[in-house]
Amino acid sequence: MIDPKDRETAVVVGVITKNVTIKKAKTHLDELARLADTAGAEVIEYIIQKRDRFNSTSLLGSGKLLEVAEYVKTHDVDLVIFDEDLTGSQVKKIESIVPCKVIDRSGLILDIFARNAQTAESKRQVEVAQLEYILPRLTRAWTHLCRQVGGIGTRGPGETQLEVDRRLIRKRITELKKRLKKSASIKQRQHDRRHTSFHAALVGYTNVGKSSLMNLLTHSQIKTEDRLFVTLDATTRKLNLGLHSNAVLSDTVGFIRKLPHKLIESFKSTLGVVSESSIILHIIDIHEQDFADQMEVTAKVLSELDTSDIPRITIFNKIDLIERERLAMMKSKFPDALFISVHKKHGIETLNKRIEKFYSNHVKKHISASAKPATKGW
Ligand SMILES: Nc1nc2c(ncn2[C@@H]2O[C@H](COP(=O)(O)OP(=O)(O)OP(=O)(O)O)[C@@H](O)[C@H]2O)c(=O)[nH]1
Ligand SMILES: [Mg+2]
Repeated sequence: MIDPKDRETAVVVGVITKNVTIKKAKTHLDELARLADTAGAEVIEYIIQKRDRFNSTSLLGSGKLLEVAEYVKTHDVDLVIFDEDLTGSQVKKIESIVPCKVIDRSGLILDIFARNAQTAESKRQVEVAQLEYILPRLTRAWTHLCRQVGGIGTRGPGETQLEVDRRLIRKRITELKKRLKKSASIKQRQHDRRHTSFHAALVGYTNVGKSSLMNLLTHSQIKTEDRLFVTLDATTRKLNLGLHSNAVLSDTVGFIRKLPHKLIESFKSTLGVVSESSIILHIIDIHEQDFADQMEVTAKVLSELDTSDIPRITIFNKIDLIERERLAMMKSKFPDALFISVHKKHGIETLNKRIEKFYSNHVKKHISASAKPATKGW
């Protein structure tokens, strides 16, 4: 937890073009403010500009940028956070007018991941994503990276500081990827050995209650909190589905709108538990007004993970937080979904039954596959 007196003061900025309403933009900035809070900054103002198109040099129009600069000066702001991704030259341009640090949504998400990474593997995954994020944004303003990574004598003949920095970053990325590949192939071998076991994976937007449900179903004590990206590493535990069952359940990292693509790329080995699962449990927070967009974000990431033939159960959690009428409406809108409350333990029995049904189908499939006569080799 960050000491309140060390918290930075921040302003969040959204630029919206034609098809986005102000209400939607505010919801996006609410989420950005929650991300900022997780990273240790207190957001004191939202600034939104509606434009026909983004300004390529500074994203915002020049008048609006001066307005932001004025606000930063009068309110002693430490940090301006943009909801859109910024290029290196846009950051430079904005920082030449606004007298404080400027970051974008991806940079903020990467910062949170870096703070929350616990295991050596997730630390490496985040570092790769951070370096790949920095690489195209390196400008001459970036100085003396080799002091940190390389040291004296690392500069090749005729190389500028910028070239040295780029080369060192690329080298570090290659090293980290090599190590990650090694741990991924160990995981793959472990998975091959137990591929007939039934593997369920909890998946969904961040903060929907995946770890809370994991704890309830497997009697575990994984950390849960009303914050974004509390879980970064996949945890797998035995799922009790009766005698002799070899079913397991995995909790995974949550997703978010505009999750930096590099982050998904580098978390692919952690997310391997999803692409290799027998069933995906897609958890949604029914209480979030933006839940439909959040479902879409999850569906999109799942399609990137090549999971189209894995069966899914759609599970709406936190029904204790909504009105009866709304629950009835949602049930008629999503007739195949399950509706639960982890806190009140509602709907858990039905969920267990649904999982058991998939489990017995899985067992039947594997028994009949192993009973088939082996094909002759000649
Ligand atoms: N009211 C209510 N709150 C819930 C319920 N289930 C979980 N929560 C709360 O929602 C918050 C997030 O829960 P987590 O289990 O940490 O969510 P997560 O999906 O694992 O989140 P990340 O790991 O950060 O992506 C916590 O404060 C939980 O106590 C529920 O059924 N009802
Ligand atoms: Mg979690």
